[in-house]
Order: sequence, then C-alpha cells, then structure tokens
Amino acid sequence: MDGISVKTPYSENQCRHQDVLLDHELESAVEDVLSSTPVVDMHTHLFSPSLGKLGLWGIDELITYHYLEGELFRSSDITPERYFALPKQDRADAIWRALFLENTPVSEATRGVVAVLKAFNLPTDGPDLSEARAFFATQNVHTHIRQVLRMAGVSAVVMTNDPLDRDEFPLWINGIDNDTNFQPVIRLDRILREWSEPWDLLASLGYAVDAQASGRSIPELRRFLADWYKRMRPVYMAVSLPDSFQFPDDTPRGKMLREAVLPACQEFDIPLSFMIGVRRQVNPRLRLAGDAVGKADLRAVENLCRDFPENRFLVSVLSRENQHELCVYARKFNNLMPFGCWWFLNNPSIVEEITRERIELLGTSFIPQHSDARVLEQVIYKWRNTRATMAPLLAQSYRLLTRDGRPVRKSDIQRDVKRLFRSNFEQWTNHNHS
Ligand code: RAT
Ligand code: ZN
Repeated sequence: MDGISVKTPYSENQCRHQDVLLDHELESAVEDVLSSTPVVDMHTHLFSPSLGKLGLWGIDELITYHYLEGELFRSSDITPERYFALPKQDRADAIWRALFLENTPVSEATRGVVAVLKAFNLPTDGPDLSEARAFFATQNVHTHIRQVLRMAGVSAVVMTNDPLDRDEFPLWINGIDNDTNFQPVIRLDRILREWSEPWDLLASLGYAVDAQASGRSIPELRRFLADWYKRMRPVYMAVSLPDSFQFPDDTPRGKMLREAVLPACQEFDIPLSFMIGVRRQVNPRLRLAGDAVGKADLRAVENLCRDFPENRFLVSVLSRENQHELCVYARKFNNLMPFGCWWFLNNPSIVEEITRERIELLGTSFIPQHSDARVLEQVIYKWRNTRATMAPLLAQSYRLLTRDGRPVRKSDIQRDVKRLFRSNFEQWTNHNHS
C-alpha cells in the first residue's frame, strides 16, 4: 500500500467501549440475533387450522411439492401424464426414488426435504418413506403447527386467500376463527389476470358486473372488495402478474386496477402487493410446475408509484434481471417496498446477490425474504437457509462499516434485523404481529 495504513478503529491496543463488536465477533453476533429474532413470513401459501384441509403438511406433501415435481422429469422417464395419474403416496415414492435414492439430493428443494427429515430425527436416506409417514400420521395438527413455527423461528405467517376459490369460499362464508399466527391476504389473480373467466361467477354471487368491466362493474367490484375486506380483514391485497404487465393500459385489468383495486386499498389503508414476471403454463403438462419466468418492464411500477402516491406497494419481481432496477425505483418512491427472493430466485447464490444489492442501495429499508411455503414444514428449511445466507452477508456489511470508522454494537444488529424481518412489514401493513 502506498503509505496509507488502514486501521479498524478498535482492533489495535486502543481501548474500546465494551459493547462495540470486533471484526471477528461480528458474524457470530449476527447469527445470534438472526436466530433469536422471530420473523413475520409475509407471503406463504399456508393456511390457518380453521381453513381445514386447505393446509398442506406432512411427508407426502413435502415430497410432491411442485418445485420437486419440476425436477422429477429431468431424472426419471416417467411422463407427467403417468405421474399425475398416480395416487399421492405413489407420486411421493416415485420422487423419493428418482431424486433421493438414484441421485444425490443436492438441489435447493431436495436439500430442503432432507433438512426437514433431519429436524424431526427421521431417516434422511432410508429406502422408503414408511418411517416418516408413521411419524406424521401421529401428529396432532394444532400442536404440530405451533411446534413447526417455533422450530422455524416464525411468529406469524401471511396466507394467500382466494375469495373465488371453490373450496375456500364456503369456509369464509361460514366464518373463520381469528388466529394471530395466520394473517389473511386477498389474492386477486383470478379477477386481474383473466377477467373473461371470473366475471360471471361474480355476477352469480349478486354483483352486477359484465364481461367488458363496463356499466356498473367498477362500483360493483368495489362492493365485492369491501365485502371481502370486512369478512377477511386482510393485511394486504395481492396479485401475481406476467412479464408482459403494463400500467396504465386499456384493458379490463388496467381499468379495474385503477378504478377499483387501488382506491379500495387506499380506503382500507392496506398495501397492494405485485409479484411480477411469471410466465404461466409454458409447459402445461407439468401443471403447477409448468410456469416460467420473463423479464418485465418495470415502468409499470414507476407509473403506479408516481400516479398513486397515497397507495403503498409491496413488489417482488421474478426475473433476476429486474432486481437492480427495482432497487433504483425504491430509491425514487418511498411508497414502494421491495420484498423477497421469489420462487426460482430462492437459492443461496441468488439470494446473496440480490440481498447485497439491496443493502448497498437501500440500507435496511426492504423486506429480504418470504418463504412462499406451500407445505407447513417447509418453513423450517426455508427460514434456516435464509438465515444462513444472510448471516455472512450482514456481517460483511458491518465489517465494511467498522472499517469505515463506525463502531457496531449488538443493539445495532438487533435493530436492523428486527426492521428487515419484522417491522418494515408491520409498518407497511399498520399491523402488529406479536
Ligand atoms: O412459488 C410458488 O409456489 C409459485 O407457485 C407461486 O405460488 C407463487 O409464489 C405465487 O404466489 O404466485
Ligand atoms: Zn407464492
């Protein structure tokens, strides 16, 4: 070095205040705080016990997760048609054989199953699933849910609730027990993705809407949203959208967003969540596993944030290529909260890259992750992996800061982790999850 000596302020013989962390203490302090801070899991596909059979859990659901189905057909000759014709247990057996016995389960989704088995002290390389099946068959769902959330360090999970789902609709109509561990969200995909399908369902429910979203359709859609807001008390409304999403646009979707959904969110003072970049059913033979990703034009987000400053937006984008511009937009609009590393992005290498980029551009003003769990026990491995990826990354940020001359204390780390994994979401939704 050309004569400039770089010193960390407290690593020499200098005295330091007791609670200032040294370089080598940072990572374990971060690990400590991460493991002792319960998170709010702000987007999942889990359901509260009072939504009964909608909630998936146990070994056969874990193994037949669509992330694993997507991998099965790369390592087995079975066709999707033959696979989907099998009963659930036979599907799980086929996946166990192909991905866990005949191959080493090194992918993110397969490792996840291994981690869950290990968490319950079940065999991770057994010839079949009999022991795991016997274990899950003896669990009481209510105590099991509490135990799993405790093991995962999750204090509340946010659900995805579809008021037009044939199975879910009657459960809400009959009344759902309020459960502080499970927060509802109104999911608007059916309405905002393909209006030609659900409009007559809404009409049959007594809302005077039509196929063109004309006439009284807009006030009637607002009435529908208000009815469901009252029934569900959702923490936000949400929609997932294709890579081709544009706003404003001259379609029923654009009109319903502008004239019904955004004003409703404003009226109820809740955010609207956009998950952008999914290309649905590029291979329909794979069913849920048949969706892919496309780079979106985030000028739609720019227009929304600028034209609706009274609305708060939660935004996740599926394409890796969209991540940087999402951060830039968040710097322009403080009604935009980037969240999560969604779906195909929820792999350590990509989570690391995206989170680093977000910290560098946004400090702690974003929500690093949600689990997207569909099967209860997945929260165990998904949050464990998130914490494992986050720890060195946050520690590195503190190391750089210490070298720049600002001492870092454990209380700083506690404040930051709480903000990232809890309070950014709580403040955005005006909701206190205890
Ligand atoms: O990650 C997933 O499970 C996807 O299938 C989707 O459900 C996605 O997360 C979504 O909410 O649309
Ligand atoms: Zn999801």
